[in-house]
Amino acid sequence: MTNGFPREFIWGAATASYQVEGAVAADGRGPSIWDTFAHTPGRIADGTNGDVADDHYHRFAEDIRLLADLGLQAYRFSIAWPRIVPAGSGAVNPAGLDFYRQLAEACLANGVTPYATLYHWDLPQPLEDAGGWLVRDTAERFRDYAAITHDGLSDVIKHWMTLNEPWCSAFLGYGNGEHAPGRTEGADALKAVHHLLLGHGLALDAIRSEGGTYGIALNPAPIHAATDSPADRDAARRIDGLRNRMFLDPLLSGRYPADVLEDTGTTEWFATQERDLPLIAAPLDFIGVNYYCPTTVAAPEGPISSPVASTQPGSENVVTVDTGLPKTQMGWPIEAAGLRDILVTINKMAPDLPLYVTENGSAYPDELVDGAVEDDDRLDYLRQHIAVCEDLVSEGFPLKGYFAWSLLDNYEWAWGYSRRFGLVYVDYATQQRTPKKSAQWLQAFLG
Ligand code: IFM
Repeated sequence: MTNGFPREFIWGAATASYQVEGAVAADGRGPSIWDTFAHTPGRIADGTNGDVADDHYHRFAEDIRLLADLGLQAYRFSIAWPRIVPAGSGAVNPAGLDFYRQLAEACLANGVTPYATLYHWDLPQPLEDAGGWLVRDTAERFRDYAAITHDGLSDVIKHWMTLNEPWCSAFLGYGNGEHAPGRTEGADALKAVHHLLLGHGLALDAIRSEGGTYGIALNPAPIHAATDSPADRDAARRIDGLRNRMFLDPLLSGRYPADVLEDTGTTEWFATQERDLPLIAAPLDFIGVNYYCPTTVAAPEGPISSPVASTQPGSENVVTVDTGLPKTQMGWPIEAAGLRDILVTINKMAPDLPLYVTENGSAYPDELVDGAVEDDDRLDYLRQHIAVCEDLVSEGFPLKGYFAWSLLDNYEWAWGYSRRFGLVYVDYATQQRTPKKSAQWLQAFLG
């Protein structure tokens, strides 16, 4: 099979430390907020935790060979802060750095380029105990950890992302409490947004050097209004503000969206943080876009806000609408055109900035039957979204790569092991890996 992508387009697959590594007590790793959260009864749908996960900590060499065999040439993984600085600040754990050095070297030995994310949600627990992302100090500790990690590994890792999906860290972690640390802090979740972005800016400033590329992975999404009514359009403005503009505006334009600060009653607090904006808006080498689905919203029946745990502070009761699109097992509507929309939106804000799809994929209730997984739904999902990328690239759009989420079935956070996103099926009882039909399709497509 031939495809219309240029040779230099990067094809990869992604994972994240807590979702795949296991070995949570190995070689000096400290506890993270996800260890605490996953071990708290009632937090995880199937009552499981990441103690073992895919045992990637011990099986990374096999997994990287598998990735290379699929014809992929890049591996996006995340580095666990509590492996490098177990208490979040203070003593460095050389065994942690060593592990990621081995992992990066295994990539290079297989002709695979490592792309590392410094924070994919496993905050060291002692930092949460001291206030977590609601306090400025966490951003400064993140800078220190980023500098230590980059100093230790920049000879083998050239491509770096500071944060993965800070929207999730802030609004699932401190908004509705669905993710660790499980706090419901209303509009204070916006302070977490600021401290995460400040952490990004401080880290970038500390690690940027010649020969590397430096970016951030966000999860922006097109937000549609259910109808053209002024009330529904206002609902869409609100949710677009929280999901997209609250991140893209400060990163790309050095300001927070005034309407969002107003909706959430945080204008005064943000005015006291203005000095941080130049750092947050420092030039990036790329933005990574993690895209899964669009959201369609409508105005609530009653007044716009009510004091409940929510990912939508200030707009709590804006309603998400089912538009009848087919859905994945997550209940997420499938709309590949949304990938184009969000990439184009970012490109309009920063016309020359290289973009990568750093995650894209779907969960389905896969079954291993006679040694095979016939995941036609996932194959279709991939095909549709890759076709969007192909069109954009052929139009000269600065899209530089595509990373499938995920290389392996893994620990899907509050869903535990009940949601499979992998190109490769994992039998959690035996740790046996089986490439699914979608993986074989991708392999043939990359040919
Ligand atoms: O599994 C997650 C990943 O950790 C971050 N992006 C979305 C994926 C699917 O929910």
